[in-house]
Amino acid sequence: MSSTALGNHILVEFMNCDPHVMNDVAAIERDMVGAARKAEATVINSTFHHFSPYGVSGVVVIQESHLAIHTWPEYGYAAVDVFTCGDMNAWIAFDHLKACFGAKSYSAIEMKRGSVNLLTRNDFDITSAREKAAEWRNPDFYTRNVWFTDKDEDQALSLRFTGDVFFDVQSPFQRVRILESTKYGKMLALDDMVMTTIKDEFHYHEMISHPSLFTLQNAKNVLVIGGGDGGTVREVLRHSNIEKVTMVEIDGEVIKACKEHLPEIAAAFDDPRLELIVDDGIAYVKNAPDAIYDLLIVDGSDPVGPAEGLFSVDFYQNCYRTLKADGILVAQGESPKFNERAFAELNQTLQGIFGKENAPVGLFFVPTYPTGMWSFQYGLKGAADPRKVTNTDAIKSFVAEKGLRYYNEDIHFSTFALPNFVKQLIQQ
Ligand code: SPD
Repeated sequence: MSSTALGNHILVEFMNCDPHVMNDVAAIERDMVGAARKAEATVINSTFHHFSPYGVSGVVVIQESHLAIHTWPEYGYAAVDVFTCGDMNAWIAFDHLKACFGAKSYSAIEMKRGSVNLLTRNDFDITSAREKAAEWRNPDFYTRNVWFTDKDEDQALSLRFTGDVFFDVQSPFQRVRILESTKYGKMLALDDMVMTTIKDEFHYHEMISHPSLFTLQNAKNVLVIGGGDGGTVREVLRHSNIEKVTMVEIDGEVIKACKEHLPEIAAAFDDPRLELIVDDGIAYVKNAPDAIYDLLIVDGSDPVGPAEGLFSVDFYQNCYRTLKADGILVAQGESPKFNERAFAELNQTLQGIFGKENAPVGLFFVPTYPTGMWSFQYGLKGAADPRKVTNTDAIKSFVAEKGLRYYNEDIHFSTFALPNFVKQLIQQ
């Protein structure tokens, strides 16, 4: 650095970059920290956010000043600036980022900052400031602040994660990732949606299975559509009366990712009562015989991409047909506070097929889904009705014996108590 300036600042335009990289908060954080390290900077802290609807912003604070970035994936564009002082060479960071982003074109300007000829030294007591600074120790490890965001156009839920990515595969259906959130442990994300995390998965998986299994009491044959992480079949198979579970998951990469990285959730794939089929669940139900299942669980993703058909009238008519006379359908029902429309339309579909009184909704709480308020929606083909169970002693002892952490005999009923705005949404 020239001794005539306090710092050196390069302002860079990276153009025609890989748009997927420009929208990948973990990759950008890794590359920006990597650029700082390559230029032999000391990294203090990194803060990166993924923004709605797309784009990433972030800063790496270094002992020698900072690196900052803002991306526009839809233009394959990144605005980067690298501010350095001391001997650090900002152009080393520039070269690294150009290669990582696949930038086909770029421009850059370099500015000296704090030209000493223009500055007048004041009487700021530099000696005591130096002493104070010597007392301050930078942390031995730099702190990372990287955020995963599950969102629509108006609302989002963000989870801070370590920045480490354990699995990242673009399957024919979706992007399958296992990341590590700081609060909830490892998590499965499909495209940019949180599916499940180690520390709150039990809310979802206990509630999708036990209320209906305690209603049926002697269910033997269960079909699960989706549920590739394995949490739903793990809970269903806790019931000793179950003789057979068929699980049909469209995406083999989800099963692979969860077996490798979420073994606590993918814990029952070796149970001999389970038949695991990697195929299209919608086609499977269409071709299934009439009246063979006691319980049909739809553990699907949100109604975009491969899960869209899991919200169609046609699909639920086939589900109805394959249920035994007293059979129960339970479907992942979305949120009355996040995607009201999908929530209400699914209930109208179920009311239309099973009857107005036979499509109850159960609410439960999931801290890692946007708004936290989520639902399972039921279709009751016959008289078996979870709102009318009487075997609460059996629930109590099962909960104690299996060590369940969300479901219990009180939650069994309270899940069906709906706030007025939810009743209005589904006209019940
Ligand atoms: N937005 C999340 C919707 C829930 C999708 N299913 C989660 C899978 C857990 N087995």
